[in-house]
Amino acid sequence: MPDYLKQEQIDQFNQNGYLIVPGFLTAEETNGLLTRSKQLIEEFPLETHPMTKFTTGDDNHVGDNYFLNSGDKIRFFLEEDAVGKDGKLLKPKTKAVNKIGHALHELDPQFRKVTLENERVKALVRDLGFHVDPVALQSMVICKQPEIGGEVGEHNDSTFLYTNPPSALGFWFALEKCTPHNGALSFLPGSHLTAPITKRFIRLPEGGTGFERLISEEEERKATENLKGKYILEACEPGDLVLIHGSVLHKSERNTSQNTRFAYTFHMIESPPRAAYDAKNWLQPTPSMPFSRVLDEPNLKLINPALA
Ligand SMILES: O=C(O)CCC(=O)C(=O)O
Repeated sequence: MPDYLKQEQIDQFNQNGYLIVPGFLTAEETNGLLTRSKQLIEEFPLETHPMTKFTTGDDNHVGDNYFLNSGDKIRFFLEEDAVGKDGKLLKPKTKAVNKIGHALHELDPQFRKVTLENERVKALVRDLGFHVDPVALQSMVICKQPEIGGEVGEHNDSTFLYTNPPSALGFWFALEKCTPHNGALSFLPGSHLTAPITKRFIRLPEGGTGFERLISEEEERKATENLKGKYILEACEPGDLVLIHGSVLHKSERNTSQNTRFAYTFHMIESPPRAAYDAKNWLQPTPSMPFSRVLDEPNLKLINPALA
């Protein structure tokens, strides 16, 4: 019997490819993460920052060394529209950061507590049956700054965290109210069952990052034509958790409001031998920071057909 999630929530996740778990974080945890995020932004030194912007386009995805070496660090990526042509900030620093990443869950005690040291997360992982022996990686605070917080285009997370077989699962926590105006997430329900993973985000041998195609353009066109249904926008309250299947299509629009929309997110993947983490992935474990296991003992309940 599930001891954290109800069976109907597990069914909903398997059917839609995502699940909102209202009030997963306490108000104290939520406010603590929000305050800590703002403190980190306040404190990072701009003088030594390379002014790396977080861009997600197919042709110009961020890929400098500041980004590529951030898997085991806490680094700050700027909003595209916050940096002028002269490379100087057009906004105060506190309103210019797009996201913080990518090892908050390892390095910062407060983020670690809600991620790797959280009994509710472990109970949920056991109930969901998506992984046997998951590891955590790629944590981020996404800020969606007022008026300039950029859109995140349609994608699925297995494009960015590729394992064979696919096993990515996103944990996304609203730290503030998410509305249609400040860039709430929206999902194409059920697309995890039909939409193929069309490409992979990789470290290019010549340096930088790029996308490697996994299916032909023709196959991709056919698969896109066959997609059914409509995107559903999911408004959230602070503390709500959204579980995101690695294959479900989702996106978020530009923040056109006067309010921020801070969210904390991290991911889990299955560990070997059930899934192989690919050496081409942009984020690589380092000798000093291998990916941390989430469960103390392997999960006996596995209902994810991709790993069965
Ligand atoms: O927070 C957002 O706006 C987008 C997050 C997202 O798409 C992801 O984490 O995969």
